Amino acid sequence: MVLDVRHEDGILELTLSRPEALNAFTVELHGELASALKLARGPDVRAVVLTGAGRAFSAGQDLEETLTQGTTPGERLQRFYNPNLRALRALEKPVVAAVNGVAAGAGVGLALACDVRVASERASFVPAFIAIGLVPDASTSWFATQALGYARAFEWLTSNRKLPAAEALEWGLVHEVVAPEDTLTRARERAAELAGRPGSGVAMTKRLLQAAAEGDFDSQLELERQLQQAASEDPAYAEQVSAFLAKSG
Ligand code: T3D
Repeated sequence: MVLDVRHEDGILELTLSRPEALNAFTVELHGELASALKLARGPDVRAVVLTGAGRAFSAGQDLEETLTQGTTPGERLQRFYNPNLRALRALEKPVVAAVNGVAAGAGVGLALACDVRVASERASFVPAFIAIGLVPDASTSWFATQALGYARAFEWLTSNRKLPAAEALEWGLVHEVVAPEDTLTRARERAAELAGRPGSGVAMTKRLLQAAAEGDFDSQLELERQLQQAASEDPAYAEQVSAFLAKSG
């Protein structure tokens, strides 16, 4: 097994577990992540935490396997990376990345595809693609542009500069930077907070914000209307409003 899966109190915790290769992605790791993301769709999972074992989050594509696996980068993206990234983004649960160490190449994309990033003071983000003559993939070009804007994303992704956690926080690429020993605990706390929100509000907010990045104003208003209607039909809505009125009355 190269992905540790732990399920406790509604939180599914996934640990990329190839520390000897800085949790670089192999076909085996993609396969186990795909299975875990299916498990995450179940009703007993309310939030997901994603982290790496050892000193790295993930060094992206396993470059040794690249030489032996007999597929091209385009094929690997189509068969392994992109389905998992789509599944992660479509997951109707919040995903919190505990970025415990370096994230490089597709490891950056994976971290950015999560909804919240708690980074260790020791974490860093390395584009890596450009150093080996590739382009940003695994959703990196999408999320980096969204988070940073074109100018900063272009400069960073073409420079291969290692971005330390503190600067990633200044840039808005991560939500919080904490001591190394607190990274996973803080990510678990954030996941638990999100998991404890009533109804499907978090899931639907995720969907709305994703749509906002892609759609036009009128479509967004319509989607807000539809999801608000659906959210208000969950019993949690009536319960929370009654609880509020009982407190204030
Ligand atoms: O082709 C496709 O499938 C398309 C998709 C591409 C997506 C991508 O991710 S492309 C980018 C691939 N990733 C990289 O190019 C990153 C390569 N690694 C690094 O640049 C550095 O290792 C790091 C900046 C991540 C960390 O540097 P450092 O100095 O902290 O560690 P290190 O000494 O370089 O690495 C430690 C070990 O991990 C080392 O093995 P050893 O010598 O101890 O046995 C190293 O070979 C191994 N390792 C690191 N990255 C990878 C890796 N092994 C396989 N694949 C890796 N990507």
